[in-house]
Amino acid sequence: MTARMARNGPRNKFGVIAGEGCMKPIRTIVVLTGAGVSAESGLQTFRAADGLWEDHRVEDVATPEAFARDPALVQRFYDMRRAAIMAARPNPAHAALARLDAAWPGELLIVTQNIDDLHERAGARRVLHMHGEGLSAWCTACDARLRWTGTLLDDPPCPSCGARALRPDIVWFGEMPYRMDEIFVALREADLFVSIGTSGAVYPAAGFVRQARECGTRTLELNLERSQGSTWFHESRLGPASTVVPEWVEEVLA
Ligand code: BJW
Repeated sequence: MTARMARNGPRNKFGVIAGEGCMKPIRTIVVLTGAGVSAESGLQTFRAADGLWEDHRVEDVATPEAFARDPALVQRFYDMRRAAIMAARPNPAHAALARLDAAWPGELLIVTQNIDDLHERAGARRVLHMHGEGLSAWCTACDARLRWTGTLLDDPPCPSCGARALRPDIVWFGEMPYRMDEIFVALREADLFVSIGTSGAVYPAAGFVRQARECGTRTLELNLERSQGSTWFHESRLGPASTVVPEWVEEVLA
């Protein structure tokens, strides 16, 4: 069940816990989300015992080398993921973050490692997909990115240039995550960094908390269990995202 960690420290006028002994007002928030935020929407996480890669070794499906070696295996895996994304519905954690996005008067950036579109379907607008998007295809011939809801297994031609060079628009291991410059600027300027539903196993996202700390930013983790980088956070609140995220958002907007 939910184990709640101590919540010490003074609160600013937004109801956000301030840094140790200081009352720096929170204006700029960066939220990082991972697979745990979508777990209660029925989308499997990666590193649970029954995780996504149980039947697939990660190096067989989530690297450019794997795609070059066996494109059909990788396309089948992402066809399956695309179907799962379309069947899923946003949960109360996505809804709460959308409410925060709509109501927060300061700067906000929701950086998600997830390839699903549940933040957007819940109504969030300030969302950045650093590991790509499941419902997007990337033409490696003309560089077009296209909304894609069907299969890629039959190697269809690119609607823009006709080449048969479409791949999932996903950041695989060894590839550069998207829009890192924007993320680093946002992290530098943040007053509060909140990490939600991620194990802290995959870089560069796993290093964001340390970057935030180096800039004197307050840090909070909301997760089912302690993440690998948990000791870097000022505070950890443990529990299912559908409970701890709405509670935190209510506090921030109070
Ligand atoms: C709940 C919950 C509930 C469950 N409520 N919580 C050696 C050392 C350091 C780094 C490297 C290294 N060797 C290689 C690297 C780099 C490599 C890397 O990190 N490898 C690690 C395995 C060590 N990284 C890369 O290659 C990245 N690129 C890169 O580094 O470029 C160079 C660069 C240099 C400088 C600056 C910037 C870049 C690319 C990484 C691409 C990751 N891609 C994947 C797959 C593609 C997307 C897809 O198919 O969906 O992205 S991997 C996979 O892991 C996916 C996820 O986005 C990512 C993170 O997983 P996440 O979200 O944390 O999921 P889980 O399952 O791990 O955790 C879920 C959590 O939720 C758990 O804690 C649960 O408890 C919790 N939870 N239910 C709340 N109800």
